[in-house]
Amino acid sequence: GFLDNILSHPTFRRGEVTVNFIKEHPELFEIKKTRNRATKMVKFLGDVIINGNEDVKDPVKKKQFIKPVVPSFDDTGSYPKGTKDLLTEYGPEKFSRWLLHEGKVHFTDTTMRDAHQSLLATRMRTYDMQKVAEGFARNHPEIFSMEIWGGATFDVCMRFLKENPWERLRILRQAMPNILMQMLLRGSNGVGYTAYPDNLIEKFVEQAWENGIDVFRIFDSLNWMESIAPCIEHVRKRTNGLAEGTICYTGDIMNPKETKYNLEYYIQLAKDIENAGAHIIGIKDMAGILKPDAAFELVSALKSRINIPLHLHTHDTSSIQAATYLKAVEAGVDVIDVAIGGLSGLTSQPNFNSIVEMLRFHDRGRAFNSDKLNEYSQYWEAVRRYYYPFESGLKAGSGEVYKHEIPGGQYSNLKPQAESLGLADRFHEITQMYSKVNELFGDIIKVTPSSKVVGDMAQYLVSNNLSIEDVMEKGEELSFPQSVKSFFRGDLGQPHGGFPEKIQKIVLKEEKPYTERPNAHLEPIDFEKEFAEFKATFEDGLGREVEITDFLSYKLYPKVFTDAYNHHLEFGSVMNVPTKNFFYGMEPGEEIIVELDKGKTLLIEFLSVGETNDDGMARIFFKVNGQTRAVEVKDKS
Ligand code: 3PY
Ligand code: ZN
Repeated sequence: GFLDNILSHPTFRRGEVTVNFIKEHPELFEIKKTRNRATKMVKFLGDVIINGNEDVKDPVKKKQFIKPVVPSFDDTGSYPKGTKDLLTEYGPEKFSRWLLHEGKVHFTDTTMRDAHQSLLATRMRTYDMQKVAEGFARNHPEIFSMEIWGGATFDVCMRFLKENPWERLRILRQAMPNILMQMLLRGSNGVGYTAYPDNLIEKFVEQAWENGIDVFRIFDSLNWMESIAPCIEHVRKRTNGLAEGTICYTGDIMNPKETKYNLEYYIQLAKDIENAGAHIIGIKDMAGILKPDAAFELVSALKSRINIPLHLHTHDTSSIQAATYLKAVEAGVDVIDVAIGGLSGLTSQPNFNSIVEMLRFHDRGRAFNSDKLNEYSQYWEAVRRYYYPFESGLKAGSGEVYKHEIPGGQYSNLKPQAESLGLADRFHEITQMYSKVNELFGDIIKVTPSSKVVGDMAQYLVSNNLSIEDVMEKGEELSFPQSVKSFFRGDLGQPHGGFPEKIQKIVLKEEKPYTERPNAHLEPIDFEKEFAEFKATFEDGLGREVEITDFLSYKLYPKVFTDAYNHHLEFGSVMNVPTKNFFYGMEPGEEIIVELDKGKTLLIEFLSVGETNDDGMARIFFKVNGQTRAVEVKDKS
């Protein structure tokens, strides 16, 4: 170890060692640090070999994978100019005007955020994104933006992948300096499920911009302006990025019986968002129920009344959303959201590759190198195999989505959730109950976190064999899920048209609801004081300076952050472990290369597993950069 380094050092061997030898040769400590990290790395691999990755429930023995091929690209010279360069040159206001008058339709690629959130339970690792980020940005500089951050990815990144979401952001920024990077922000709920103090959200926005986000898609789960407007303000005040104030779409504006979420409702909301200072209006069709004709009406109406660009988002759960895009393009929508073929369709976004082809000779079509797009599709198709434990199992589009209106990401999660509650064979009862609960709650906007409230209630009723009538008749005796109580108290804000009073009373019992912004009840963060305390607690374990972004992760998810930190203490950074080995360990004789730092790589071969001793510790043998290394790992079987 350390001693070997000294003994083998040329200065030492020449017999020229003085008392200052170690001080003058800090590289000796570097070597020691590298060795420590190598040990932690093989300990991690050893643990997955012996105990499996705890996030993978029933791994398939001898599962076949295909090696993902990274599409080639020209990495010489500077990046071709893209939208990020234009934003830097123009600033947000002028950029917004440019976008409004540009003519051809633009594309946002959601592959690295919503697509895997909606298909693979948000599990996509930075490792697989990093491999294609630079090439994609160089091959496809025509793209409007890459949605790569926010929504559920922040939480899942730490909770299950043991990564630092800010590091992901910085890596992608560096790899894609020419293209706008976009995030999804849940208004006052940030990237969480509940309201946070305003100054925490403000700091979060500032840091998201500093670390690489350009486009902030801001929505509120009840379309409540009082949650959307402050966030737009944060973006305007703290960044030179684009505030995309967003309408969440529900119901059907073409339905003559629709009196609540009708065209006038959306026009008014869009006007409010424009007046709040947004640079772009987002239309977020989270469940994928914006039908083609409705899209034409909505986009046409907004185009004639709003003076900023429109950006449309949908999910292809019904499998007809390509038609919606065609109609929206014809009505003048400025940007549409798509996912690369291999990660598109069903609860994800419509297929990028095919939508480009659909519009190839259309007036508003945009030319992309489609052969390259297809290579990326093949890449993601191969990568996707590694994530098979997180596939939702959905095989076909569903017309039921118009009845239950469940958002794409939630729909694909609900199935495994139902299974884990032992309700697999009652899945359709749950989706039907979801719709009844929505009626009971007064027909609300359903998107994270309000969608979780409706989902929790539906599961609660089905698993306890309760009906809506039961709730109305003997609700006083029932104890409802926390999220439901919290919703009726006012913690998610105020729904359009207010809460239905009877059910609100049944849920809250003696408790009094409130109607102010939930943030109004929250103490602002004392950054100076709390960050200092945070630093003192966590400064030893990260192997680097503690940053304000770590503190933000902690404030948003204290327990999740602390668990990830402890994982890091034990195993070091596992971000660069190849995905196959991260989830499934290694085969005897398998050799992998893992990058510890830029330029510092380990060649790791898994040799064999020795005996488990009386304390339940298994010995596992590796070869690391040519030297045999044994680690002990607790055998949890
Ligand atoms: C999120 O909030 O994570 C969503 O994707 C909502 O659609
Ligand atoms: Zn979405």
